[in-house]
Amino acid sequence: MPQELLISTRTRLTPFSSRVEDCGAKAYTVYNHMLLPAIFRSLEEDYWHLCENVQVWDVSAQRQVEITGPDALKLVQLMTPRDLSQAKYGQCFYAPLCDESGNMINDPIIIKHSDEHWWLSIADTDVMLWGMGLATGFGLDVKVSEADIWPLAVQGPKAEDLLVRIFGDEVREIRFFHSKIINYAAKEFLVARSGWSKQGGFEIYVNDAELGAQLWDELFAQGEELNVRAGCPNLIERIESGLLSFGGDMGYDTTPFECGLDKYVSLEADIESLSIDALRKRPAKTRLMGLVIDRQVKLKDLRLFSGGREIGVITSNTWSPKYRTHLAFAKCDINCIAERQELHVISSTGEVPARITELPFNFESLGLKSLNSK
Ligand code: THG
Repeated sequence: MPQELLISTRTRLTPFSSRVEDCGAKAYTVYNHMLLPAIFRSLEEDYWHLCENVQVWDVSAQRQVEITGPDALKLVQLMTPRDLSQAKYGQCFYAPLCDESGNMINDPIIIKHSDEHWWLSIADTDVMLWGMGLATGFGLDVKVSEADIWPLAVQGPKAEDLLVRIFGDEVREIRFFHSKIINYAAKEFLVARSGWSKQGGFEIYVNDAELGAQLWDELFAQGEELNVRAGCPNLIERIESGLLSFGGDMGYDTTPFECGLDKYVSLEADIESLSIDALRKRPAKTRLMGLVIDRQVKLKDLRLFSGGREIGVITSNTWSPKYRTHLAFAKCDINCIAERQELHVISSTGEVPARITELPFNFESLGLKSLNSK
Protein backbone atom coordinates (compact mmCIF):
# COMPACT_ATOMS: atom_id res chain seq x y z
CA MET A 1 0.00 0.00 0.00
CA PRO A 2 1.48 3.39 -0.86
CA GLN A 3 2.02 5.36 2.32
CA GLU A 4 1.19 8.98 2.82
CA LEU A 5 2.42 11.66 5.13
CA LEU A 6 -0.32 13.71 6.71
CA ILE A 7 0.79 17.33 6.49
CA SER A 8 -0.29 19.70 9.25
CA THR A 9 1.00 22.80 10.97
CA ARG A 10 3.39 20.54 12.91
CA THR A 11 5.09 19.37 9.73
CA ARG A 12 5.95 22.93 8.84
CA LEU A 13 5.90 24.18 5.27
CA THR A 14 8.71 26.30 3.84
CA PRO A 15 8.70 29.31 1.49
CA PHE A 16 9.49 26.85 -1.32
CA SER A 17 6.93 24.14 -0.51
CA SER A 18 4.48 24.95 -3.31
CA ARG A 19 7.32 24.99 -5.84
CA VAL A 20 8.74 21.73 -4.55
CA GLU A 21 5.31 20.19 -4.99
CA ASP A 22 4.97 21.68 -8.50
CA CYS A 23 8.34 20.13 -9.38
CA GLY A 24 6.90 16.71 -8.55
CA ALA A 25 8.32 15.73 -5.16
CA LYS A 26 7.29 12.09 -4.68
CA ALA A 27 8.45 11.55 -1.10
CA TYR A 28 9.22 13.63 1.94
CA THR A 29 10.79 13.07 5.29
CA VAL A 30 10.26 15.18 8.41
CA TYR A 31 13.38 16.88 9.72
CA ASN A 32 13.38 19.40 12.56
CA HIS A 33 9.56 19.31 12.47
CA MET A 34 9.64 20.52 8.87
CA LEU A 35 9.13 18.91 5.48
CA LEU A 36 12.28 17.85 3.66
CA PRO A 37 11.83 16.40 0.16
CA ALA A 38 13.47 13.00 -0.32
CA ILE A 39 12.73 11.87 -3.91
CA PHE A 40 11.67 13.62 -7.12
CA ARG A 41 11.85 11.18 -10.07
CA SER A 42 13.57 8.18 -8.50
CA LEU A 43 16.56 7.89 -6.18
CA GLU A 44 18.74 6.73 -9.05
CA GLU A 45 17.54 9.25 -11.63
CA ASP A 46 17.92 12.09 -9.13
CA TYR A 47 21.39 10.75 -8.32
CA TRP A 48 22.72 10.78 -11.90
CA HIS A 49 21.20 14.18 -12.53
CA LEU A 50 22.92 15.59 -9.40
CA CYS A 51 26.29 14.14 -10.45
CA GLU A 52 26.10 15.64 -13.94
CA ASN A 53 24.09 18.86 -13.76
CA VAL A 54 22.76 21.23 -11.12
CA GLN A 55 19.91 20.93 -8.64
CA VAL A 56 18.07 23.34 -6.37
CA TRP A 57 17.29 21.87 -2.95
CA ASP A 58 14.81 23.14 -0.38
CA VAL A 59 16.83 22.43 2.75
CA SER A 60 14.90 24.86 4.95
CA ALA A 61 14.73 22.00 7.45
CA GLN A 62 18.40 22.65 8.21
CA ARG A 63 17.17 25.18 10.80
CA GLN A 64 19.40 27.94 12.12
CA VAL A 65 19.64 27.97 15.90
CA GLU A 66 20.70 31.56 16.50
CA ILE A 67 22.78 32.41 19.54
CA THR A 68 23.35 36.09 20.30
CA GLY A 69 24.60 38.11 23.24
CA PRO A 70 27.77 38.75 25.25
CA ASP A 71 28.15 35.06 26.21
CA ALA A 72 27.37 33.66 22.74
CA LEU A 73 30.89 32.34 22.05
CA LYS A 74 31.01 30.86 25.54
CA LEU A 75 27.78 28.92 24.98
CA VAL A 76 28.72 27.67 21.50
CA GLN A 77 32.11 26.51 22.78
CA LEU A 78 30.44 24.76 25.72
CA MET A 79 28.27 22.87 23.25
CA THR A 80 31.03 21.61 20.95
CA PRO A 81 34.41 19.96 21.57
CA ARG A 82 35.79 21.55 18.37
CA ASP A 83 38.02 24.55 19.15
CA LEU A 84 36.32 27.70 17.86
CA SER A 85 38.76 30.21 19.36
CA GLN A 86 40.39 30.88 15.97
CA ALA A 87 37.12 31.06 14.04
CA LYS A 88 36.84 33.96 11.63
CA TYR A 89 33.79 35.88 10.58
CA GLY A 90 31.98 34.10 7.74
CA GLN A 91 33.73 30.77 8.29
CA CYS A 92 31.73 27.53 8.52
CA PHE A 93 32.69 24.69 10.85
CA TYR A 94 31.32 21.19 10.73
CA ALA A 95 31.31 20.21 14.41
CA PRO A 96 29.79 17.64 16.75
CA LEU A 97 27.70 18.91 19.67
CA CYS A 98 28.10 16.70 22.74
CA ASP A 99 26.78 16.39 26.26
CA GLU A 100 28.87 16.07 29.43
CA SER A 101 29.41 12.31 28.84
CA GLY A 102 30.70 12.88 25.32
CA ASN A 103 27.51 11.61 23.69
CA MET A 104 26.45 13.40 20.53
CA ILE A 105 23.52 15.80 20.51
CA ASN A 106 23.76 16.92 16.86
CA ASP A 107 26.32 17.58 14.09
CA PRO A 108 25.65 21.08 12.76
CA ILE A 109 27.58 23.43 10.55
CA ILE A 110 28.52 26.30 12.86
CA ILE A 111 28.69 29.74 11.26
CA LYS A 112 30.29 32.69 12.95
CA HIS A 113 28.83 36.12 12.25
CA SER A 114 30.70 37.76 15.13
CA ASP A 115 31.79 36.79 18.65
CA GLU A 116 28.28 37.72 19.80
CA HIS A 117 26.33 36.21 16.91
CA TRP A 118 26.43 32.58 15.78
CA TRP A 119 24.27 30.19 13.80
CA LEU A 120 24.16 26.45 14.32
CA SER A 121 22.81 24.97 11.09
CA ILE A 122 21.42 21.85 12.64
CA ALA A 123 20.65 18.23 11.82
CA ASP A 124 17.46 16.65 13.12
CA THR A 125 17.35 17.17 16.92
CA ASP A 126 16.01 19.96 19.13
CA VAL A 127 19.24 21.87 19.66
CA MET A 128 17.42 25.09 20.53
CA LEU A 129 15.99 23.49 23.67
CA TRP A 130 19.37 22.04 24.65
CA GLY A 131 20.99 25.48 24.16
CA MET A 132 18.29 27.23 26.18
CA GLY A 133 18.70 24.70 28.98
CA LEU A 134 22.48 25.15 29.07
CA ALA A 135 22.12 28.95 29.01
CA THR A 136 19.77 28.82 31.98
CA GLY A 137 21.83 26.27 33.90
CA PHE A 138 25.11 28.14 33.41
CA GLY A 139 23.50 31.57 33.90
CA LEU A 140 24.71 32.85 30.51
CA ASP A 141 23.81 36.22 29.02
CA VAL A 142 22.56 34.97 25.64
CA LYS A 143 19.44 34.63 23.56
CA VAL A 144 18.83 31.25 21.90
CA SER A 145 16.17 31.13 19.19
CA GLU A 146 15.29 29.63 15.83
CA ALA A 147 15.92 32.24 13.14
CA ASP A 148 13.61 32.85 10.18
CA ILE A 149 16.14 31.52 7.71
CA TRP A 150 15.43 28.99 4.99
CA PRO A 151 18.58 27.56 3.40
CA LEU A 152 18.40 26.80 -0.30
CA ALA A 153 21.16 24.55 -1.62
CA VAL A 154 22.39 24.67 -5.21
CA GLN A 155 24.37 21.49 -5.79
CA GLY A 156 26.10 19.75 -8.66
CA PRO A 157 28.99 20.39 -11.06
CA LYS A 158 27.15 23.26 -12.77
CA ALA A 159 26.16 25.00 -9.52
CA GLU A 160 28.81 27.70 -9.80
CA ASP A 161 27.85 28.55 -13.38
CA LEU A 162 24.25 28.94 -12.31
CA LEU A 163 24.96 31.15 -9.32
CA VAL A 164 27.31 33.38 -11.33
CA ARG A 165 24.38 34.11 -13.66
CA ILE A 166 22.38 35.40 -10.72
CA PHE A 167 24.85 36.84 -8.24
CA GLY A 168 27.80 37.64 -10.53
CA ASP A 169 31.44 36.61 -10.46
CA GLU A 170 31.92 37.21 -6.74
CA VAL A 171 30.53 33.77 -5.91
CA ARG A 172 33.60 32.25 -7.62
CA GLU A 173 35.76 33.72 -4.86
CA ILE A 174 33.93 31.93 -2.06
CA ARG A 175 36.17 29.16 -0.75
CA PHE A 176 34.92 25.78 0.53
CA PHE A 177 33.28 26.20 3.95
CA HIS A 178 33.51 30.00 3.73
CA SER A 179 30.71 32.45 3.04
CA LYS A 180 30.06 35.91 1.70
CA ILE A 181 27.21 38.36 2.09
CA ILE A 182 25.67 38.83 -1.35
CA ASN A 183 23.15 41.51 -2.33
CA TYR A 184 19.99 40.18 -3.86
CA ALA A 185 17.15 42.57 -4.71
CA ALA A 186 16.76 44.73 -1.59
CA LYS A 187 18.27 42.15 0.76
CA GLU A 188 21.56 40.60 1.75
CA PHE A 189 21.86 36.81 1.75
CA LEU A 190 24.70 34.83 3.24
CA VAL A 191 26.02 32.48 0.54
CA ALA A 192 28.39 29.66 1.55
CA ARG A 193 30.25 27.07 -0.51
CA SER A 194 28.86 24.03 1.27
CA GLY A 195 26.07 21.46 1.06
CA TRP A 196 25.21 17.88 1.81
CA SER A 197 26.76 16.37 -1.30
CA LYS A 198 30.27 16.04 -2.69
CA GLN A 199 29.26 17.27 -6.13
CA GLY A 200 30.17 20.87 -5.29
CA GLY A 201 27.85 23.77 -4.72
CA PHE A 202 26.52 26.46 -2.48
CA GLU A 203 23.97 27.14 0.20
CA ILE A 204 22.01 30.40 0.20
CA TYR A 205 20.67 31.38 3.62
CA VAL A 206 17.40 32.99 2.52
CA ASN A 207 16.08 35.49 5.09
CA ASP A 208 12.97 36.69 3.28
CA ALA A 209 10.28 34.20 2.30
CA GLU A 210 8.94 36.16 -0.69
CA LEU A 211 12.34 37.00 -2.09
CA GLY A 212 13.30 33.38 -1.59
CA ALA A 213 10.44 32.26 -3.80
CA GLN A 214 11.52 34.83 -6.39
CA LEU A 215 15.08 33.50 -6.21
CA TRP A 216 13.82 29.93 -6.73
CA ASP A 217 12.03 31.04 -9.91
CA GLU A 218 15.08 32.90 -11.13
CA LEU A 219 17.31 29.87 -10.54
CA PHE A 220 15.00 27.85 -12.78
CA ALA A 221 14.72 30.57 -15.45
CA GLN A 222 18.50 31.14 -15.60
CA GLY A 223 19.29 27.46 -15.26
CA GLU A 224 17.19 26.11 -18.08
CA GLU A 225 20.08 25.53 -20.47
CA LEU A 226 22.12 24.06 -17.60
CA ASN A 227 19.37 21.46 -17.20
CA VAL A 228 18.53 22.59 -13.66
CA ARG A 229 16.04 20.51 -11.68
CA ALA A 230 14.63 20.44 -8.18
CA GLY A 231 16.47 17.93 -6.02
CA CYS A 232 17.19 17.02 -2.44
CA PRO A 233 19.84 15.31 -0.36
CA ASN A 234 20.26 12.00 -2.15
CA LEU A 235 20.71 8.73 -0.25
CA ILE A 236 22.98 7.15 -2.88
CA GLU A 237 25.22 10.16 -3.30
CA ARG A 238 25.63 10.79 0.41
CA ILE A 239 26.57 7.18 1.15
CA GLU A 240 29.12 7.10 -1.67
CA SER A 241 30.48 10.38 -0.27
CA GLY A 242 30.62 9.14 3.32
CA LEU A 243 28.28 11.83 4.68
CA LEU A 244 26.65 10.72 7.93
CA SER A 245 23.06 11.31 8.98
CA PHE A 246 22.32 12.11 12.61
CA GLY A 247 19.67 9.81 14.08
CA GLY A 248 20.59 7.08 11.60
CA ASP A 249 24.35 6.62 11.50
CA MET A 250 24.97 8.29 14.84
CA GLY A 251 22.88 9.31 17.82
CA TYR A 252 22.61 10.19 21.48
CA ASP A 253 24.45 6.96 22.36
CA THR A 254 27.60 7.54 20.31
CA THR A 255 30.66 9.75 20.73
CA PRO A 256 32.26 11.62 17.80
CA PHE A 257 35.14 9.10 17.89
CA GLU A 258 32.73 6.23 17.46
CA CYS A 259 31.37 7.99 14.36
CA GLY A 260 34.78 8.71 12.84
CA LEU A 261 34.47 12.44 13.49
CA ASP A 262 37.86 12.47 15.29
CA LYS A 263 39.21 15.39 13.31
CA TYR A 264 36.42 17.66 14.54
CA VAL A 265 37.31 17.14 18.22
CA SER A 266 40.11 19.38 19.59
CA LEU A 267 41.36 17.10 22.36
CA GLU A 268 44.58 19.08 22.85
CA ALA A 269 43.02 22.53 22.93
CA ASP A 270 42.51 24.49 26.12
CA ILE A 271 38.78 25.07 25.72
CA GLU A 272 35.80 25.22 28.03
CA SER A 273 33.64 22.58 26.46
CA LEU A 274 31.09 20.50 28.33
CA SER A 275 32.24 17.22 26.79
CA ILE A 276 35.99 17.61 26.49
CA ASP A 277 36.98 15.86 29.75
CA ALA A 278 34.71 12.90 29.06
CA LEU A 279 35.99 12.64 25.48
CA ARG A 280 39.60 12.59 26.72
CA LYS A 281 38.86 9.63 28.97
CA ARG A 282 36.07 7.59 27.47
CA PRO A 283 37.09 4.55 25.44
CA ALA A 284 35.23 3.92 22.19
CA LYS A 285 32.95 0.88 22.24
CA THR A 286 31.95 0.90 18.60
CA ARG A 287 33.22 2.36 15.34
CA LEU A 288 31.29 3.33 12.22
CA MET A 289 32.87 1.50 9.27
CA GLY A 290 32.23 1.19 5.57
CA LEU A 291 31.01 -2.09 4.04
CA VAL A 292 31.33 -3.18 0.44
CA ILE A 293 29.10 -6.01 -0.71
CA ASP A 294 30.20 -6.91 -4.22
CA ARG A 295 26.80 -7.74 -5.64
CA GLN A 296 23.28 -6.36 -5.81
CA VAL A 297 21.47 -7.43 -2.64
CA LYS A 298 18.24 -6.90 -0.84
CA LEU A 299 19.13 -7.07 2.85
CA LYS A 300 16.84 -9.21 4.93
CA ASP A 301 17.95 -7.55 8.13
CA LEU A 302 20.67 -5.13 9.21
CA ARG A 303 22.96 -7.42 11.19
CA LEU A 304 26.64 -7.88 10.36
CA PHE A 305 28.32 -11.18 11.19
CA SER A 306 31.85 -12.47 11.58
CA GLY A 307 31.64 -16.26 11.50
CA GLY A 308 28.70 -17.09 13.74
CA ARG A 309 29.02 -13.91 15.78
CA GLU A 310 27.03 -10.72 15.36
CA ILE A 311 29.58 -7.88 15.41
CA GLY A 312 27.66 -4.90 14.12
CA VAL A 313 24.58 -3.34 12.66
CA ILE A 314 24.09 -1.61 9.32
CA THR A 315 22.95 2.00 9.74
CA SER A 316 22.59 3.00 6.04
CA ASN A 317 22.93 1.12 2.78
CA THR A 318 22.42 1.57 -0.94
CA TRP A 319 23.20 0.15 -4.34
CA SER A 320 25.91 2.32 -5.89
CA PRO A 321 25.19 2.76 -9.60
CA LYS A 322 28.56 4.42 -10.17
CA TYR A 323 30.68 1.63 -8.65
CA ARG A 324 28.31 -1.25 -9.44
CA THR A 325 28.41 -2.49 -5.86
CA HIS A 326 26.35 -2.33 -2.68
CA LEU A 327 27.70 0.10 -0.05
CA ALA A 328 26.83 0.41 3.62
CA PHE A 329 27.81 2.05 6.87
CA ALA A 330 27.89 -0.25 9.89
CA LYS A 331 28.24 0.41 13.59
CA CYS A 332 30.74 -2.26 14.61
CA ASP A 333 31.99 -3.59 17.92
CA ILE A 334 35.43 -1.97 18.31
CA ASN A 335 37.05 -5.25 19.38
CA CYS A 336 35.86 -7.08 16.30
CA ILE A 337 37.27 -4.84 13.60
CA ALA A 338 40.20 -6.34 11.79
CA GLU A 339 41.18 -6.03 8.18
CA ARG A 340 40.65 -8.96 5.84
CA GLN A 341 38.32 -10.70 8.25
CA GLU A 342 35.53 -12.72 6.70
CA LEU A 343 32.26 -10.95 7.24
CA HIS A 344 28.79 -11.55 5.96
CA VAL A 345 25.33 -10.02 5.91
CA ILE A 346 21.96 -11.69 5.39
CA SER A 347 20.19 -11.08 2.11
CA SER A 348 16.80 -12.39 1.05
CA THR A 349 18.64 -15.32 -0.56
CA GLY A 350 21.02 -16.12 2.31
CA GLU A 351 24.50 -15.21 3.52
CA VAL A 352 26.48 -12.75 1.40
CA PRO A 353 30.15 -11.86 2.00
CA ALA A 354 31.06 -8.26 2.86
CA ARG A 355 34.35 -6.34 2.96
CA ILE A 356 35.01 -3.85 5.77
CA THR A 357 36.83 -0.57 5.20
CA GLU A 358 37.47 2.85 6.72
CA LEU A 359 35.21 5.78 5.89
CA PRO A 360 35.06 7.72 3.68
CA PHE A 361 35.28 5.00 1.03
CA ASN A 362 38.53 4.99 -0.92
CA PHE A 363 37.22 3.43 -4.12
CA GLU A 364 40.60 3.20 -5.79
CA SER A 365 42.16 1.18 -3.00
CA LEU A 366 39.03 -0.97 -2.91
CA GLY A 367 39.66 -1.72 -6.60
CA LEU A 368 36.40 -0.08 -7.66
CA LYS A 369 36.28 2.00 -10.84
CA SER A 370 33.61 4.58 -11.45
CA LEU A 371 31.22 4.50 -14.36
CA ASN A 372 30.82 8.08 -15.49
CA SER A 373 27.24 7.78 -16.54
CA LYS A 374 24.41 5.40 -17.21
N1 THG B 1 24.28 22.23 5.33
C1 THG B 1 23.86 23.03 6.32
N2 THG B 1 23.44 22.55 7.49
C2 THG B 1 23.44 21.20 7.71
C3 THG B 1 23.89 20.32 6.71
C4 THG B 1 24.33 20.87 5.49
N3 THG B 1 23.03 20.72 8.90
C5 THG B 1 22.82 19.31 9.07
C6 THG B 1 23.78 18.45 8.29
N4 THG B 1 23.90 18.96 6.93
C7 THG B 1 25.13 18.46 8.94
N5 THG B 1 25.99 17.45 8.38
C8 THG B 1 27.07 17.71 7.55
C9 THG B 1 28.04 16.75 7.37
C10 THG B 1 29.16 16.98 6.61
C11 THG B 1 29.30 18.18 5.95
C12 THG B 1 28.31 19.11 6.06
C13 THG B 1 27.22 18.90 6.88
C14 THG B 1 30.50 18.48 5.12
N6 THG B 1 31.70 18.10 5.57
C15 THG B 1 32.92 18.36 4.84
C16 THG B 1 33.48 17.06 4.33
O1 THG B 1 33.08 16.01 4.79
O2 THG B 1 34.36 17.15 3.47
C17 THG B 1 34.04 18.99 5.64
C18 THG B 1 33.71 19.91 6.70
C19 THG B 1 34.89 20.59 7.37
O3 THG B 1 36.03 20.36 7.00
O4 THG B 1 34.65 21.37 8.34
O5 THG B 1 30.40 19.10 4.08
O6 THG B 1 24.71 20.16 4.54
N7 THG B 1 23.86 24.35 6.11
